[in-house]
Amino acid sequence: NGSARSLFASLWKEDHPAQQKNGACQYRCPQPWRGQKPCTEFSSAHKDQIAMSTSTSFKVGVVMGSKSDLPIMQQAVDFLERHSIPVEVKVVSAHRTPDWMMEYGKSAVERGLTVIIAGAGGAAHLPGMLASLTPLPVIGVPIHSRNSIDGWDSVLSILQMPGGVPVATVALDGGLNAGILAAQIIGAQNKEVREGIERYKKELEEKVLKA
Ligand code: RP5
Repeated sequence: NGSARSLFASLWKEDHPAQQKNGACQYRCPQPWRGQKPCTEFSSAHKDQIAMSTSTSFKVGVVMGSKSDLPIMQQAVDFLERHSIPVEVKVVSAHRTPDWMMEYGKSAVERGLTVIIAGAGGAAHLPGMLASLTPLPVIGVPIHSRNSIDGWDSVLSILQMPGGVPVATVALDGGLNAGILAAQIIGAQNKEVREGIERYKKELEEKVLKA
């Protein structure tokens, strides 16, 4: 099947530039090519799978203004890890480590991040500042921290971004939803992650019906 071969070759060029060097595809293809099989075995089915599932390399950056935010942010980390999504967790403070925040935001793409989840409380500038520094989607988690008056300060600092610099803001202390949303963004391009979300939704439904 010569035409499938040449179509595959062109898809491979687009999706696997780095892997062409050693002549073997390291792409984690869906069944039956999952793993490290070289791309000498392929079919039009494989080609379709590759076209649909272009994103196998992803990582979520989870950052927070203080270690005291961790109990909330851990909910996102737990959800992502349960769905086999790599996570990088860091404390980055917009006000107390501004240089580190700039470096983190500017280098996010080259460090392989796909989505950033940023949590902060009170005058919560971290998510918005990161959104200004990176083209990646930023999900903001307002935290009812000890320096927050009643949570509204955290919510509004993250939510009320100027036009052009969005932050996808979840509910106060909504670490879990931030993790789910990040997984859904990745799942739009990755079948395995998407199927994991589908199973999670099914579990939610079953819990409600059983109650
Ligand atoms: C914010 O101030 C942090 O994100 C945290 O929510 C809050 C309190 O920080 P700590 O005083 O606990 O370090 O910048």
